[in-house]
Amino acid sequence: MDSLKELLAMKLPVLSEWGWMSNPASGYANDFNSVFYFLMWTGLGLFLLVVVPMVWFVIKYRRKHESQKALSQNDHNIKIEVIWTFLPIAYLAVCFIWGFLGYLNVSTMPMGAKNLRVIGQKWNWTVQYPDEDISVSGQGAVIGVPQGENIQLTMSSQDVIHSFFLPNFRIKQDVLPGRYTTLWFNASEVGEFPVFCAEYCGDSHSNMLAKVKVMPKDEYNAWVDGIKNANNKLSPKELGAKLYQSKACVTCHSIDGSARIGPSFKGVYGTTSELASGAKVKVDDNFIRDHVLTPTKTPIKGYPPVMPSFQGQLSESDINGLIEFIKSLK
Ligand code: HEC
Ligand SMILES: [Cu+2]
Repeated sequence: MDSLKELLAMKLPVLSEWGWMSNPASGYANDFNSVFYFLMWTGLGLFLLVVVPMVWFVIKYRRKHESQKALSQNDHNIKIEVIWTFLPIAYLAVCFIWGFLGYLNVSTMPMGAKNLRVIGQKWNWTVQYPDEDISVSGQGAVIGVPQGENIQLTMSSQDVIHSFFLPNFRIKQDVLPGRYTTLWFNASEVGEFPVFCAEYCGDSHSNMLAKVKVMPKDEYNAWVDGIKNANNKLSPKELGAKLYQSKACVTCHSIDGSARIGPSFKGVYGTTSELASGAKVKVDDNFIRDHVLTPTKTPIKGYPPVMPSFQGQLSESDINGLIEFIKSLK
């Protein structure tokens, strides 16, 4: 959880000159800013152009006493009407075409991009790297990416709707159950950038944090090797302790006996638990395994049945590790 605290303390890197927009850090983030500032400043200028003379005319040409009458009335002026119709059309066309080109760029996946798979789940992100055969997950997960490469994210959700939001990259996309959505970016700046869930998804939504770490290519390769080695060297119990954090069991299960959303893991191994059906079960290897893969089959009495299934997310050795870890918490 230290990484989470660190993340919560992490400030969004903001532009120093204005102090209101986060630093642009992707290939098209600057295009976004240009369109935004264009719309804002021209919008402000046009607003003043209309409102200032309007207020001034109202004051200057108001009727000063009751008998005052207009000396002449103009009702048509073709020239002025043509101007005030076509100038705004030209302006709106510029706004539309500029914005639409940017939209096309973001929503068209580039050819040959490096593919990462993102899974949203209450309440953390898992990112799988098919090329490198690694994955990162958990609250505060560090998602390493190489600088200056096109990266495509193929995203889906394990449970409810989440939304993957990277403010510095100016991208955000809903992550849906039962359907893939995609995003792409090209990280131009080396550094660490926060990832938020931008779709309210339950209790710990605000803790659903991670960060993208952009590294030069060689540093990125070393980072990948580091993750591979770390996983090979762990004992089953150590692996279990790591998965307890990275698979976010920690959000719902404590290891010190205190109550969270689910029962504490402390001393649970070898005891008897009562199911919602009233049946009694012994918490042994097989029960833990089944409960992690299909939790809804054997819900424990007195708790909301909110535990997600980890089917397909844990290897055989991962499950062994988790069992050994729970067993060790006497
Ligand atoms: C979203 C919250 C949540 C997450 C995440 C979660 N669980 Fe659970 N878990 C629960 C709840 C709630 C229960 C009790 C109700 C039920 O059985 O569904 C439970 C029950 C259990 C039990 C049975 C405990 C007993 O008293 O017999 C085990 C074992 C378990 N979880 C293991 C895990 C493991 C291992 C992970 C991580 C890989 C995990 N859980 C992740 C919520 C969660
Ligand atoms: Cu979410």
